[in-house]
Order: sequence, then structure tokens, then C-alpha cells
Amino acid sequence: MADERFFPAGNFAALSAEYSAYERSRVVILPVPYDSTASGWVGSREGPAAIIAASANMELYDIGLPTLPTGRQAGQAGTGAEPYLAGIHTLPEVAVHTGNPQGMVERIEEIVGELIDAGKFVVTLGGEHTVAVGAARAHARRIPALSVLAFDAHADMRDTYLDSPYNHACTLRRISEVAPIVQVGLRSAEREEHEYIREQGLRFYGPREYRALGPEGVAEQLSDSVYVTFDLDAFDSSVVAAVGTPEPGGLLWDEVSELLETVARRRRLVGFDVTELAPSLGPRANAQLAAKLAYRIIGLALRE
Ligand SMILES: [Mn+2]
Repeated sequence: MADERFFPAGNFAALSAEYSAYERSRVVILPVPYDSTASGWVGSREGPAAIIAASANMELYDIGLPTLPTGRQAGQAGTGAEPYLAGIHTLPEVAVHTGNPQGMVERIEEIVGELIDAGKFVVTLGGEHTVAVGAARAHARRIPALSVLAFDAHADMRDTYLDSPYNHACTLRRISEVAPIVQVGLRSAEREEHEYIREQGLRFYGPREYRALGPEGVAEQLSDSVYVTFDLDAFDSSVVAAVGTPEPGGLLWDEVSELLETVARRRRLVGFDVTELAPSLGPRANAQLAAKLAYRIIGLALRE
């Protein structure tokens, strides 16, 4: 009975089997409903399901996706593209490891690693930002000279927090141990984190610093292969309110799009995550934004 009179069973972008079967899909969506180390408002465990549900309302033709690299500049009107044609398979939700956050990170690293080894482009949907540690490690251990573009309001550079080095507040510290990071969106840190960033000369940029530097200035600091980790609180709270630790003064949709377009034009995007959507904390439009962001990055990464 699963004919064209029915919507396809819940997968990212509500694709038919022709464009979502595992074997023929270049892209795999990995939903990770984990928020066990959250210390602000909780609820990001509901993020993956909300993003996948919202993605059913998305146009599969992305009118805002520039055809790259044809000399077209970021910010110009795109000619549009249909990223789903590459095939997007949605896996079931990863079972939560309740022993400790390290166990969860290791489980994610193992799964993402298997998918990369199978030739897949992996999109990890959080869940809290901690899930990015496993995903980034799996990429860093397979892709030489990987760099990481991190979107986040917070430094996330604590060495340990609330008794764990795998607390969400330690996410970028753990990732920085396996690959160099360029961070955009910073506007919240404890004093020790800020001192560490300055002492080490780390490339963390607040929204105002990013506006002065420009997207090209960020892109040129990244290596040829780039993993993107996206904590949605990098956006201004007026753009995305449904996050556990919102901060004022954040990035706007077009600023983020322009940076991603620029990086995709100059570098190779090898994988990414979108994390920290807690749908019960904000308008439903926020899940729609997260779905479109994921689809946009897929399109940019697979543009050839
Ligand atoms: Mn954050």
C-alpha cells in the first residue's frame, strides 16, 4: 500500500524509497536524541525528531543554493539546486548510552566511523552539542589535515565541567584536541576559557569580529577539508529561541548562509552536525530553520 497516495514514512525531507534507500544514498542522517549533560534548559533530545518532521515541509528544490563554483559570488541570487538527488537516508535514532557521556561519545564515533568507511556523507542531528565530539573525532581520524568550523555562542573550552570532560561545556575543547578549530559566534565564556583562548591564540570570533573579518577571512583560515559543527545558539535568539542556553547578539540567517557558501566554494565540506535544538523552548519555525540549514549544507557540500 506504500504508493504515491501516502507520504513516505518519516525520513529526512520525506523522500521516496528511490531517493532514501541506504545503498543508493550518498548522504546519511544520524539522529542522536541525547541531552543528558545539559545544565541549562533541557529538551534537545527532542531535536532530531522535530527537525525530521519539519523537513517534510521543505521544498526539495533549494532556491537559495548557489551553483558553485562557477564564479558566482556568495550573496548573489542562486540558481537553485536539488540536493536530494544524491540520495539521503535517515537512520533510526541512536540508542542513548546512560552509563556516562564518554560512552555516548564513543558510540557515536563508532557509528559515524562505520558510515564514513562505507563512503557516506554523514549528517549528525543532536541532541546536545556533546554529540559533535564523537562525530568530529570519527572524521578527524580518517581525513588528513582536517579542520573544524564551529558555530557557537559559547566557548565550550572548559577542560571539565560538572565532573565530566564530556560535558556539553567541554565540546570544543575535546574537538580541538583532534583538529584545529575556527569558531564563529562567540559571546559567552567564563574568564578562564577566555584567557585560554587568548593565551593560545585560538581563532574564536564574536559576531562583531566576524562582521569585520568577513567570510573570506574565515575561509582562508581553514584547511582544505572542513568539518562543520553547528550549535544553533550561534544564531541570535530572535532567529532561534529554541535552545537550552540562548545568548543575545548572535548571527543572522544570511550571515551564516554566506559564510557556509564561501567556505564551500573554497574548501571541501566533509561532514557536519546540527545540534542543540530543543523544540519545546521556542517556536516551531526554529525546527524548520534547522531542517533547512541541514539541507542547505548538504547541497553546498555535494555541489559538484
Ligand atoms: Mn553553545
